[in-house]
Amino acid sequence: MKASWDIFCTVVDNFGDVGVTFRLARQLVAEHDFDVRLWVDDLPAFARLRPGADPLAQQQMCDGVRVCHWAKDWQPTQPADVVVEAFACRLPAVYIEAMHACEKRPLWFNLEYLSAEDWVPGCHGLPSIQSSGLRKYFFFPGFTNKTGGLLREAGLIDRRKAFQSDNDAQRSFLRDMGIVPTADARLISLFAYEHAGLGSWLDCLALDDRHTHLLVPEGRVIGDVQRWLGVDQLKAGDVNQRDALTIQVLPFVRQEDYDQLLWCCDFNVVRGEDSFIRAQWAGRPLIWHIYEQDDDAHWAKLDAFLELYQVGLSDGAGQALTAVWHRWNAGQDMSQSWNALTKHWPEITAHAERWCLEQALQDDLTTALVRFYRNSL
Ligand code: TRH
Repeated sequence: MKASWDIFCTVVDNFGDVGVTFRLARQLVAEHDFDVRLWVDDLPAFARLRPGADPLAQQQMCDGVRVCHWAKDWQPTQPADVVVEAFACRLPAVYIEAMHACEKRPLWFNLEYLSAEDWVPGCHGLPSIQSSGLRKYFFFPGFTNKTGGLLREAGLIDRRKAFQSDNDAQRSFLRDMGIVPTADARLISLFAYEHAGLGSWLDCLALDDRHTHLLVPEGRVIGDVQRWLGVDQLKAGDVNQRDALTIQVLPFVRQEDYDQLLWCCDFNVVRGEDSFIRAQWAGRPLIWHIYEQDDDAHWAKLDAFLELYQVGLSDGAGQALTAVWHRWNAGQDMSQSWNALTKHWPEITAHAERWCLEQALQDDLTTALVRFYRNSL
């Protein structure tokens, strides 16, 4: 009989929590043939990521995953063989009691947020004994082989490379999304949070010698774009031009299409956790707009990643990249740092591909979780 997995996800904010857990669930089904239930407390957020999903259904099958509404009044259910509590969300007390009552206790993971900080390898895989007597294992995604790795579907890098070397496929994908850039245009995608200094970056792009076609999925940064353009209520499909800069607003698309969009672009601005990883798999240079934490803990995460990522870059390129990421995340004026970074364009482009291939040598997160499970049997 197939082993079963329950993945629990509370949507704290935005799309990252459900984006990561749905990706993991799909991979467990498609590549490891498990029965997977994904419990989500915010189905409308899920339905944005998965067009065609019903935001009101108590249960539905999506890409082989049984997606269940995690209602406040939890109905008793038989626990799965493996339980993944994503990002320290709290499992229903009744469910924990049911896990305790199982003849063969389920394997219980707390899947943590991504961080490159150096304390992570020491905590990855550690058990914590719960008051119920059950053990919960901390599972950390990460960038070294002492962590759980990163989510990466089988064959992803080969598919990405084939797509990037096929100009017709890229043109046709973009055309289907209503994007028709001029032949010489640099393509940049912008999926970010609010940014007080965004106008200074848009100024740089508008005044550049080279044409930029900027693709902006609908979302939190739109207000800043509107202010810079001096227009009201931008919506998907709108195209505005200012000097050398064309700005096009895109609808929110399914995860696979967002991947392809990242693959088409010469540079991507991404945020949170999941788009950040997908941009790395695109093999193109990026800015990470990290999710801001109240206690400023995100700065340590940002710098820890930069330290790893910069290895192999020249001092000049590394410093320029650091300055851009720091200024972006502080909401500061971007002009000087962006112009400095563009001088290193070929180097940061080659480096992004190298980084991607190096990261892809490691086992992906789903494979690592599955191996942990099999070793526990
Ligand atoms: O939406 P986010 O800002 O999510 C964040 C992070 O996960 C953060 O770590 C967490 O603490 C916070 O939420 C609560 O960014 P992220 O992680 O990139 O998630 C966006 C998801 O949306 C990702 O799976 C990619 C997907 N996406 C699409 O599917 N289609 C689209 O058109 C776009 C722009 C994104």
